[in-house]
Amino acid sequence: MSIKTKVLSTAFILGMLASPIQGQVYANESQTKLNSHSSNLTEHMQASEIVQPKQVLESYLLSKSKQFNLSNKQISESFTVKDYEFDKNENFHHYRLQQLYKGIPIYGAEQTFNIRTDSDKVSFYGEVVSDIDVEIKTSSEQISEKKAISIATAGIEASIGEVKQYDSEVTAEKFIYKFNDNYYPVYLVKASTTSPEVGYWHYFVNIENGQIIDSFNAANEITAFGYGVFGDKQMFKASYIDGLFKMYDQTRGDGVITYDYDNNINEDIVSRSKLFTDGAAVDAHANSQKTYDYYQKTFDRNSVDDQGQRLLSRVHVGDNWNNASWNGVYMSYGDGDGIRFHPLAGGLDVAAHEMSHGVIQHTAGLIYRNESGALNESFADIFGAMVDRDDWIIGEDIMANGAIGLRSMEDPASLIENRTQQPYPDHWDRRYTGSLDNGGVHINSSINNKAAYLVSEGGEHYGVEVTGVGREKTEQIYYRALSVYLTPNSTFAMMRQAAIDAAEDLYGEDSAAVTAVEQAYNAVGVQ
Ligand SMILES: [Ca+2]
Ligand SMILES: [Ca+2]
Ligand SMILES: [Ca+2]
Ligand SMILES: [Zn+2]
Repeated sequence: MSIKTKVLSTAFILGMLASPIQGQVYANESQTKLNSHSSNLTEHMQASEIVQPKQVLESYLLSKSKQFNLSNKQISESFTVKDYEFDKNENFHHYRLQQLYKGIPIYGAEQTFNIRTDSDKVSFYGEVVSDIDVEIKTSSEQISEKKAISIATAGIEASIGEVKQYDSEVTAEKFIYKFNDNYYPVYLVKASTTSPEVGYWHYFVNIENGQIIDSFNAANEITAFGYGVFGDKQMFKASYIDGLFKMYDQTRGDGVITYDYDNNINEDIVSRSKLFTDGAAVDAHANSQKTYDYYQKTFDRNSVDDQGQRLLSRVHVGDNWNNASWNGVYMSYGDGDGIRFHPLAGGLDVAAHEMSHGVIQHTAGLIYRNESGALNESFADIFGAMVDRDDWIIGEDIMANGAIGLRSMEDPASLIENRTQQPYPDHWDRRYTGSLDNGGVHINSSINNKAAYLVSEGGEHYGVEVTGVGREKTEQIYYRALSVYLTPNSTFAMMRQAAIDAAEDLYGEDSAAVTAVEQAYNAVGVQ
């Protein structure tokens, strides 16, 4: 690897050369683009004349006076060095220039100039502007930076709604800005927002009268990737904002954002490249997007509230926390203790389960205790198993202790429930009637889980034969029961009736789907 020495960080104006000679000006060339223009330095001077690379730069610019359509005096006053790097091994000098007009940077008019001193090669890229003729008023006739910022933020909030907090200080910088073939002295006001919309706002405010000349959002959506907690490659949407990639997906609803909560505050997850390296964040972000897409494609539902509610996730919550949760606003994922659980963000069914609690909250609103609470948990498992479609186990990927999963929908009783130290119930007669776990919401959910499994896959259960109708019909039946029929206090008996009504609506009274639902609930003893 070559070593780059950053010699200079602050800009300076190139000094005027001793006796600049007024160059001839081409009348037909108001502006010159020199893209990929490179020439051998010996065209312009003898290698022996090279004293300082900066002198080479100055001489080069002056030698291009005609193409640039700038006088030698203008050239010597029009460029500042924004950045200079020197690579010793390569004898490579790199300059990044900013063109000025009357001392003010011209927006976008940057150039690179590279010199390889051992081969006398130079290259020059970039646009040089020469057709500006703008009067710059004295500072007493200009609006203040503060005023420009308040004009821009008012504009932002008129377009996206009130911004309670900007993500960083809103800044204003003077530029000459070209818009519709005219040049204006402006303040470029830059503001970063997350709520109510993700944006990296650029507002160009006229220095003289405070008019907003132009504005845009420079937060770009991109596809990024990373490797999850188990090394699986995940692709997901992110944003490119001000030189950094962030886990902001602006393409789904009002957005999908994942934060690092390791320090007990939301911190942006950023990367200098499209590769993200925080496995838990990669999984949480990708799984939120997959779950969003499932609801969108399967039920035409726009996020948990069907109004595009922003999906917010936090990873590294707590200290080796063995849990994941939904609190109405955030999905939170613990890292697990490595003994019972791996990082919980690694489970697609876990993510889909948590987000489905949001859907349940905005549909039937099943109250989180006793029978309605068990149905709430069961719906979260059902949709968890529909998003993570390759099995009927919940949490198979996140177990560190060798268990097959947290819960089995296919055979609930094959797993021992932690609190009761009993097999999960797979029949109404085996339901839990104690007060632990809000009246067994994570326990009795298994009775309805088994019914949903039977509707889809069929089978014999306690002597009752069920002919399954497949996942596609099953998910529609349960979604319709949840969103059209059930209410906060619904019981298992109402669940049975709602599933029958939903199956009748969707597939007809005499359909195999109705029979499957009736038989499935007979099999688990729910009448
Ligand atoms: Ca932590
Ligand atoms: Ca799976
Ligand atoms: Ca699963
Ligand atoms: Zn749950």
